[in-house]
Amino acid sequence: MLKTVTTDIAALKLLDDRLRWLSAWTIHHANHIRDSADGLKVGGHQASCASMTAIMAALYFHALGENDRVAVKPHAGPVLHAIHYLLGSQSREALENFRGFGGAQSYPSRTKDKIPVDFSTGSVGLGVGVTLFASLVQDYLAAHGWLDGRDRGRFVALIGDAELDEGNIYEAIIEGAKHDVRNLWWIVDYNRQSLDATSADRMFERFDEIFKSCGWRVVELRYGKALKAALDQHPKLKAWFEALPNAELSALHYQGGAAWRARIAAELGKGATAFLRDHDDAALAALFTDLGGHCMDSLVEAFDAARDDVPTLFIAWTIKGYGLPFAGHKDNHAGLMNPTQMAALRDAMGVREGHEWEPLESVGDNARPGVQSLLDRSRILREKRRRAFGEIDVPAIPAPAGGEQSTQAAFGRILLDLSKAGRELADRIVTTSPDVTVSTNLGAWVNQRGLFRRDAVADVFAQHKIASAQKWSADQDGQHIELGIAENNLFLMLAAAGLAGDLFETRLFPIGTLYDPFIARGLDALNYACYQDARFLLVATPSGITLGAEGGAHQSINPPLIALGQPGLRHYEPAYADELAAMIEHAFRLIDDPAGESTYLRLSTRTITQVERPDDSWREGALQGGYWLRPPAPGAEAAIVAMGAVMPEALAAWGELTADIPGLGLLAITSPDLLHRGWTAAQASRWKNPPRNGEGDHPKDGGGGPSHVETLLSQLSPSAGLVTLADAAPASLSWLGGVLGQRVAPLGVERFGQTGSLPDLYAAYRLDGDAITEAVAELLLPA
Ligand SMILES: Cc1ncc(C[n+]2csc(CCOP(=O)(O)OP(=O)(O)O)c2C)c(N)n1
Ligand SMILES: [Mg+2]
Repeated sequence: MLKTVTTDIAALKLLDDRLRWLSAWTIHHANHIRDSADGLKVGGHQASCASMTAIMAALYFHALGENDRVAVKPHAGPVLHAIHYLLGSQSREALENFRGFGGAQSYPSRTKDKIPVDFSTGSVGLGVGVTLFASLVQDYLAAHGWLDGRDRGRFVALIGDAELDEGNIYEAIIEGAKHDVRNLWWIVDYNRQSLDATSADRMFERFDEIFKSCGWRVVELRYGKALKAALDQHPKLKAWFEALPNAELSALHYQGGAAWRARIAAELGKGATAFLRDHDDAALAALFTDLGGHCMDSLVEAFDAARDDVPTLFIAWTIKGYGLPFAGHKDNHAGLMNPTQMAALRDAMGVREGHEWEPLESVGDNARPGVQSLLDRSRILREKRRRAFGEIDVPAIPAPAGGEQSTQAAFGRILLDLSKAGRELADRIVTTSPDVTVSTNLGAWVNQRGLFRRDAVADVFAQHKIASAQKWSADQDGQHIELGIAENNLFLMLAAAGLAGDLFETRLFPIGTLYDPFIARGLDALNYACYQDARFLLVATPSGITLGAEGGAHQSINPPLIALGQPGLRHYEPAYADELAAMIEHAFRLIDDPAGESTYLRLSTRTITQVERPDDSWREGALQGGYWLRPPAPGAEAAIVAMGAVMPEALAAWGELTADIPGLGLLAITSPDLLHRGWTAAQASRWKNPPRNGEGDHPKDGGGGPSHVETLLSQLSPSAGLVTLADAAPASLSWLGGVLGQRVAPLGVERFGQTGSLPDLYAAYRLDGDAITEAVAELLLPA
């Protein structure tokens, strides 16, 4: 149990007011005062902020410890900025530039905001889920001796009630229950409104049950102290109040005291006469808005009472737009106060005109010391945490031996060899997979390094001496985190583990494996991980229709296109084991480099004959996105351009055609993603005004010279024809024709796959030698 501190509630209430004012004013300033360059609405969510200023005041100025981390409800971002403004760690300039270029971000951003932001948020639900996996990572680090018990923190998610409809939250708590997660506070801003409307009634008890059945404590903060006392004296009024549907309740909050009076008089009659006589309209409005999430005493009490490590869901009843003129109105989500309303609020809150930005404006002299002492005492970080990089020596990773290999098998071998070599890098690797550990070739690694569990779990099959290739016991030292089949969880796990260097100052090397087509299942969570610059290695295997007999439901088509459009994630698609080893080594370096990024490897189960290499000259090109496997004659009129598992077809076709077409080249593509990036960056660097990168974006390469893809393709004639070949959407490579204006015949997969042998499938989908020959012939025919 942590010690609780006594806090000056009156001062906390003043800070609540300050947050409500400053968040509303920041949004107002951006929309109504700052010059507009484009005439477009800037936006912001005054109502969503006002809904949780009390919750956030109680948290940040009372409950949070220095090691606690918070995912803030995205549209309450301005409240977080106001908190740091009061603490002196956010500048007025950044607030004045809220939602402007380089200013305070609309939604809290770890990379772009200047204040410390523990988790970026924006896509609702994901910020909630990631806190659970971050807590699991904290336990992992502590178990492996990288985190002192004293450094352990709590993970807090501030949640909009409508956010609870996001399924990833339930996927997360189910997984969390299996791993016995702890140190979580999830606080629901239960204002019973979403973006479009008021939320569905009756769902709340169900949410309670769901959380409780996953081992959570549920704390409901329905009433503030005054409202509770009043309703306790009037059981009939209480029953009436509790039966009000969400929409009715919201409408009454919006309409105010007179409406409460009329409704109570009409529906409770004589029973409520005395109550109504004792309260004027203003008192009625104040009383019925005294919900738990706005009552500082209740909030402080509830937070103080939950200081053990049991995961806790707080359901704090609130009013959306509390204290603002559109409080409770169903259309208030993106609603903005107009200048007249803002002036009225300013007067009501005791803010002098011209003093709107003063941090403690409206706090009287007598109250200032109390408020100031809460600000001074707040234990939250004022500065961004150090990002731990460059700590681990990444050794050279040799290619597994063998003339016939698949990239997927080679991946398993490489990890096994790393584990056996036993260097620090191997100790920092943590692997994870959504129930496809064995089928993505992680089995040998897991046999060596074990599964991670806080409480040891024996391998029952091994105990009973039942033969199995897999050792499946788990304990504190294990390095594989096994997940249930939920790809959202995989990516949130990778996000959390990939931020270990940022959140806990210990860099981990997370490797996640899954089936390539199911990347799409967790795509937004993958994007979320990349958005906040989490670093990991994603190994998707097996890929494409090369998966043969597994059929269309398991064959992936578009992931290379996904990767082409995904910032922060580098796609590599090796054909050979030596390429894969170089890529894995490079991916580890990118994880531990401030200017690095995450890597996605698209692998295959197809065993292919490895190529003889005269030297290592292929290596640099392979890491840059492509190299000439069979160099063309200078100015050649044609080339085969192939990626990944279909390289044998490309090589065979090259062998057959080269007699008739001397100088024909074979270009091995290892990353369309990198080639495309290099191409656009090289163009931009040749312009007079290259685009500005926002901080947190990856610096673009370039520097005035031609890009790698331009250099490769310029070895051909400007009018050359390219036959591109990929076990993926042909658009992955067809764009290569645009680089120097060469003609392209794109071969690839555009229809859903089918079951079949490789010869059958390659013929049906035109990935075979005949298709390549025909395409080359057509390109070479005189126009
Ligand atoms: C995944 C995703 N879908 C949609 C949105 C757009 N959106 C932002 S806030 C919101 C409603 C949120 O309501 P609630 O969670 O109750 O928050 P409140 O503003 O009421 O506090 C929606 C639909 C989003 N940000 N993310
Ligand atoms: Mg809501």
